[in-house]
Amino acid sequence: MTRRYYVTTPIYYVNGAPHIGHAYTSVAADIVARFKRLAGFDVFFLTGTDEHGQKVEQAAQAAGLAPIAFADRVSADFRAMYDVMNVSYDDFIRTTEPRHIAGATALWERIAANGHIYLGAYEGWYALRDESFYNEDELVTQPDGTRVAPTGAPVEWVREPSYFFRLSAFADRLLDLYETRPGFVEPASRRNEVASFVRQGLRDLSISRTSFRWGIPVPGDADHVMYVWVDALANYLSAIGFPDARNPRAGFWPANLHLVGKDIVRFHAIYWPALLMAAGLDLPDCVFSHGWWTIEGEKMSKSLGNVVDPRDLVAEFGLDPVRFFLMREMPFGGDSDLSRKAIINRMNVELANDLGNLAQRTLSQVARNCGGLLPEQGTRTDDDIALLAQADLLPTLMHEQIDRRALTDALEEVWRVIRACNAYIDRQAPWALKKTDPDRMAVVLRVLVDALRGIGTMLQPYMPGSMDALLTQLGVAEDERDFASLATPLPGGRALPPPQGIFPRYVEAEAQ
Ligand code: MET
Repeated sequence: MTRRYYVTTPIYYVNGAPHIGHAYTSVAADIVARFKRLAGFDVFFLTGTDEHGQKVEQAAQAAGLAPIAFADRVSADFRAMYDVMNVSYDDFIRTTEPRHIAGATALWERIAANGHIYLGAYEGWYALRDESFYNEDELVTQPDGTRVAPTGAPVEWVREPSYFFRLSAFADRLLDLYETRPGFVEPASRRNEVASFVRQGLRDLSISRTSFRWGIPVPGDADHVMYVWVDALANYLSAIGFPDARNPRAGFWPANLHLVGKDIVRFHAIYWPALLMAAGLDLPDCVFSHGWWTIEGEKMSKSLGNVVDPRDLVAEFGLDPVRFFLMREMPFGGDSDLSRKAIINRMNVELANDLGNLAQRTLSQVARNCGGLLPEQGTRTDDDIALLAQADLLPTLMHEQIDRRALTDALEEVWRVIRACNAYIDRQAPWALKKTDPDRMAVVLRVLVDALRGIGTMLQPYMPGSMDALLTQLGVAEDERDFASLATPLPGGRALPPPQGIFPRYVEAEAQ
């Protein structure tokens, strides 16, 4: 039976345009999805847009549009960004779609039927910007005496009838979850934050609003719409057809991985498992939260005017260098800085020099000195065998790293092999063997082609377009590119297309 793998990104609010933070999470999820597909899993990769709530209603009004027309426009822009970033999602869910409304409604009904929802009145400090209520002791007093949310958002005292979810009843089960399944929230630093928040005690969660209309009606009480986080989290179920257990995708639950930014860990690591427990549903394997980018050393913000549209980076540097940079520069889970200098440096050193040159040197010698035909494997020396053994380990080593969500370390595994290949080619000097021992030269070049095939195959999830070009130049057919195919050697004698550089050096315009 094929193993299933279900990975999600958050569904993004449509009240802002797509920026590099969205692209980062989604490219990371894309790499996991592509990796698992190449490893033979049946993958479901879900993303989408979160379209309800007062903020969207207000943004639409400011744009002079009906909320749905506004949501259509921004949601389409997210998909356009994904096309540019080559994000291979299997489904894109919008919370305004009937299938989602049906799924969220069914989830609510199930939780209510289990006795975990009651009608009360809500009074509290509400931050519209965060769509979130805050406890008195969480507020921060500013120099001018006004109190704001810990995020800096203005708060107002709100009182309205509201349905409540008995979150407080789940504190012990949540603590037990973090304890017995430590992999549920990662990295560990986030797990500790979440656990200590829960240990301080949980209050019941207000999960409906009567103050605006742009939301999913509460079943049985149309005066209320669902609180946006209950609506939004339900997307992970509605996309697989919940509550229809016969939906072909139903078997993807529980999800393997919810990738999220660290700002929304609390919702995914506290509310979500509690809601699922309340509904009697299985819990996902892992909520993994990653860090944030600063831009040239500054926090990214609208007011600083330094919000980066990933499409501008792609226009300047090319898609795969940008995908590579995002995964290589930020230790996955940590924070990092995005700067032009760092992008150019990685492009020129790691892509153009380390990998691009290695491929170019190897393939141009095959073209020139082997008649453009893939050499036979021939008789291998210890040095050859050692290098290939290192390349052969890549699928296993990388799979372990991907399963630990160590997307940066997985790349480092490949670069170790690339550096070993560069040392090997210098040591073996096939260009010198051309005169002294052409048979040996052919074996050396074939060793390098085989190692490059391993490298190119394993890097496909990170840089799909460039690795397609590399594998084509190495004579690897389209149906020989999954990880299992690496076990079957390419037949010698294949005609290789003329080599072409894959990663050009980036030269600053001023410096030309
Ligand atoms: N809309 C939220 C955000 O963009 C994520 C919801 S994920 C269920 O932060």
